[in-house]
Amino acid sequence: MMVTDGLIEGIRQGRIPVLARAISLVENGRDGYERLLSALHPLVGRAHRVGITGPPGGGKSTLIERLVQVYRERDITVAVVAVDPTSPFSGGALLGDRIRMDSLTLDPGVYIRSMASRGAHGGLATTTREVCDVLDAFGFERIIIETVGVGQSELAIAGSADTTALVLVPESGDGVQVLKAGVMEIADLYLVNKADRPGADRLVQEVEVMLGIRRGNALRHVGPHHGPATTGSGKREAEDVSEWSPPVLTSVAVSGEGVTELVEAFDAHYEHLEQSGELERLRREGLARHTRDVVDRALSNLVWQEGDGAEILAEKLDDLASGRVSPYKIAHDIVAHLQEAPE
Ligand SMILES: Nc1nc2c(ncn2[C@@H]2O[C@H](COP(=O)(O)OP(=O)(O)O)[C@@H](O)[C@H]2O)c(=O)[nH]1
Ligand SMILES: [Mg+2]
Repeated sequence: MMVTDGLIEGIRQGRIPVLARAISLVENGRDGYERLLSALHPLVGRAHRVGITGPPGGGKSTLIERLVQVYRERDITVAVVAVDPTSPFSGGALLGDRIRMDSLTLDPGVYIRSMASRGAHGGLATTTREVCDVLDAFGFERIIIETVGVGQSELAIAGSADTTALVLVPESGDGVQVLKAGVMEIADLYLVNKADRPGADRLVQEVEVMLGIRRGNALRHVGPHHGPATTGSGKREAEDVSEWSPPVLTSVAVSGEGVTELVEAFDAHYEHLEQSGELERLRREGLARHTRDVVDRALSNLVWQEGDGAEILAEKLDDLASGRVSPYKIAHDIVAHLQEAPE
């Protein structure tokens, strides 16, 4: 209890060592972490969260290093959360990123944290969100979430940010394949990195064509409203605010080329979210989803950690294995037992 009180106070005061301890507490789901998150909740919601996803080796970490530099030149504080759902606790791949970005960590306006999946406590997406909430409460103005790949869990994590960027590279030849994997639905902007390599222009065109096709389909459902643009430009501009066309940008992360434009595109998207009312909708949806996730986690703990679920299952395991009883019967018994339990 006292521990959590100290953490809350330390975070309000902006103390970095306290922040590190608070994040560890949340990441490991140790005693009091939900109390801490609950107390910090009124401070959450000020940061612009940007998810950056794309195939490994695409240059995301290099790019983020540059992004951080641009933000710092503008005196904007920034936290980076690097998430690797594929690696276990002491995740190797991201460790390299962390060391490379170490020069930045001497600056108190920058905070970099790596996260990997760890089985037991809740899902990685839920925990990532909670770590971002702590950083948000602490006062970081931008939170960049890097995910290593384009699998379902990475997409869920990156897609829960306010703005999601997909990084593609010409050489991998997987550009269009990646687009087919459902990323189209979540990306707010596309970045063709390694534009110094051959094939970058062609990839930009490919992506634009795919986006054009999607936009074409979308318009077909709208019907004949989009007639001749009537009077003044006022109405057109009002329409433009609620429509976001994902831009396709290029960059050379190793030289920093295109990074300023990327920062500006992030800002433009955030402004669009705010002005169209989309931000409020996103945040409401995110809070509802998170609440459901927290309930799922609590129920799971109730059954498997605090309750008798594991015991009941162990008792029936022989019957289950020999076919005398089904998984459904045992699951039913476990849930029924939970409902009977006092309190
Ligand atoms: N030629 C070229 N190489 C790049 C560029 N951006 C990153 N790289 C290199 O690509 C490799 C992978 O970069 P990294 O940032 O670790 O990719 P990540 O796995 O997406 O985080 C590194 O060797 C980078 O130096 C770029 O724009 N052009
Ligand atoms: Mg990386």
